[in-house]
Amino acid sequence: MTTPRRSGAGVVRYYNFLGAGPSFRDDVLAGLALPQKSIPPKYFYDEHGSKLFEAICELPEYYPTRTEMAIMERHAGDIVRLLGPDTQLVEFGSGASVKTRLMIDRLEPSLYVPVEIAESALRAACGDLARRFPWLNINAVVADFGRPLRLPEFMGVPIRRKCVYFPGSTIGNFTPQEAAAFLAGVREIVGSGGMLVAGVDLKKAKGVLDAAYDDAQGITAEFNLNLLARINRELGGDFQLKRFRHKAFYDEARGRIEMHLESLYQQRVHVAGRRFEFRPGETIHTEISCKYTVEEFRALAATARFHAEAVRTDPANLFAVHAMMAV
Ligand code: AVI
Repeated sequence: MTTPRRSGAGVVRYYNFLGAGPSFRDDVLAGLALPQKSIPPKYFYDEHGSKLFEAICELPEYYPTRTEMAIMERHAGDIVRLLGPDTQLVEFGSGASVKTRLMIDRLEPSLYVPVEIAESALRAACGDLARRFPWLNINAVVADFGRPLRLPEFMGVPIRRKCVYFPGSTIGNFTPQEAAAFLAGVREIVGSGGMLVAGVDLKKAKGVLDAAYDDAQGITAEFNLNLLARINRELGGDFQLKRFRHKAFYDEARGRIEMHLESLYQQRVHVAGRRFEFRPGETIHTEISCKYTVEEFRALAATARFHAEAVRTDPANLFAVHAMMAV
């Protein structure tokens, strides 16, 4: 698609929709007080955690990133044809990832709306995209997309259709109930006739999944344990990282990876002046990563009134990119 837009100058605007919600401190203190201690996975991504996640994406065992990329390299053109011109492209959990660039390059959206909780990462990504695509209009939104979110109607550019792009199988980090509520929110954003393009990791052999989340180099372990280092640094915690271990496994019955931090000893830890006891073997649950067959994801999306337009997978059937329309 070649349009005059390519030669025009784009505008970058920033919006902050981070409402007053629970803070890192609130979530950690509440999570450590639960019978099954738990901390939401969104807190993995401090500066070091984000770098470790980038390293995970390069690991031989962690197939999702390169597999989704290969699917998009091959099929972004036909997905984009379903969207048509004058599309407003909303991306949740955006990074300056190559997948995003591919979508923008093929689609030439009239407006790109990245939504991201980490403002510094968002600004860096938008700066990079504005350099690569000087014609691109960007309305960047700082917000936590794990909470209900309403986006304003952005004016000043032609918009025939809205599309939410949610790559990376990040939807798997929600429970199916949370994912259904999230998709209902997406349906509100795109409206009838709007589209969802989602990257979703497929169910597969337990051995492949166990290795993907417990790699031989120990990078995923470092990523998980970095949460404790972040608590020590930001919340005055005294976790001794050597006294915990990374534990990740695929629960076949529930179709999901579970990640935990397991206490190796009976121990006492302090965070923000509060005391928490750990038994040997007791865990902090830090993440789930749900896997869906194509049919399961279609059924989930149907609860939010999305119906399947197209699905593209890789030859080994590891990963799926779904294109769906809101009815
Ligand atoms: C961001 N998210 C989709 C990753 C996943 O695969 O669930 C996070 C991750 N955790 C451990 N490795 C990767």
